Amino acid sequence: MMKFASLIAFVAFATSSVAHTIFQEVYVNGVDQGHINGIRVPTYDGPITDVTSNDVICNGGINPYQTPISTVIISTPAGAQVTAEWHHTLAGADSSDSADPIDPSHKGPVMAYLAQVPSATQTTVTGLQWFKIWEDGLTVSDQSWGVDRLIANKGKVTFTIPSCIAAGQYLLRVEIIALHAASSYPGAQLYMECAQLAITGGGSTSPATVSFPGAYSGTDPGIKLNIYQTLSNYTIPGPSVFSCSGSSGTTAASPTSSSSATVKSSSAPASSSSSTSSSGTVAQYGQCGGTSYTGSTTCASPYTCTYSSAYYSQCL
Ligand SMILES: *[C@@H]1O[C@H](CO)[C@@H](O)[C@H](O)[C@H]1NC(C)=O
Ligand SMILES: [Cu+2]
Repeated sequence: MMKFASLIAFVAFATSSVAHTIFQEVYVNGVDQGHINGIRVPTYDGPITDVTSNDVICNGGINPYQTPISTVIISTPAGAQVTAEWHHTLAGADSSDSADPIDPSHKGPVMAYLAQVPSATQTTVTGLQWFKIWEDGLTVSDQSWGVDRLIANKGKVTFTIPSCIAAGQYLLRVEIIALHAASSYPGAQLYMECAQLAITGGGSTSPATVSFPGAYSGTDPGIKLNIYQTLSNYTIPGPSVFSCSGSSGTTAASPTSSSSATVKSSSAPASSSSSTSSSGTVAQYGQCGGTSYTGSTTCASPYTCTYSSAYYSQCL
């Protein structure tokens, strides 16, 4: 009996410690782009828990990429429906595995971000500017999570590439934040991989962006919380979702109108240095607010500082 009991304990432990997941397949308008094609998949399916680490960008740090990194770039029209498919291991779907696509304990939100890049196969992922294009958090009425819906849909989540963004190469970062151990920090488990896209068509809108790391904090209400209670709300971490019809982006100005924006110096004494941005005003489209922003919050006339997310306000 002892031996049996310890075997049970071992299995329970092993299940909780390896019940992880990897985003490993992309579909464009329903067309399968092939297993692991065009995705920087890691050698290990474990999570990132330090939200300040570079590992949260594309998960190539403590869980190194399978090498060589895919040279495939997935062609995706702006406005297309893109599906991201997750499974417990890189072996793909396994109906005999109760933790595929992810263990049901790993409740939390699912999100998708884009960052425009010079080349989708470039190895550097630091310093990129990301915008969120989709999120699925908590449905308060039945306390169901994005992860519950992902499991019900056999590991697949589907979202739309915004039709108004510029054509070009992008990294698509799809992320799950599992909250089963999130009552202290570090505790929330971040799972993410980046897929390599070439977006065609599109428009000329430049969404407001955030940085990774930087978009999340260990004290965010959506990162550090106890989910083992009835929640009346859940604040999905990161910026609000960019929408072509919404206010979280800016339409690129025409050359003639952008030249009319002038940076006026403030009425501060002449001795104040013009390089001290906090003493001046911010030109059209410049940043004027946000969690880690320390510069001037006054916009040059006639622009007003317009809230876009907790991380970014802009003179419009
Ligand atoms: C729910 O909303 C309240 C009030 O805005 C906020 O203080 C709290 O952090 C939110 N809870 C979660 C889990 O996001
Ligand atoms: Cu896990």
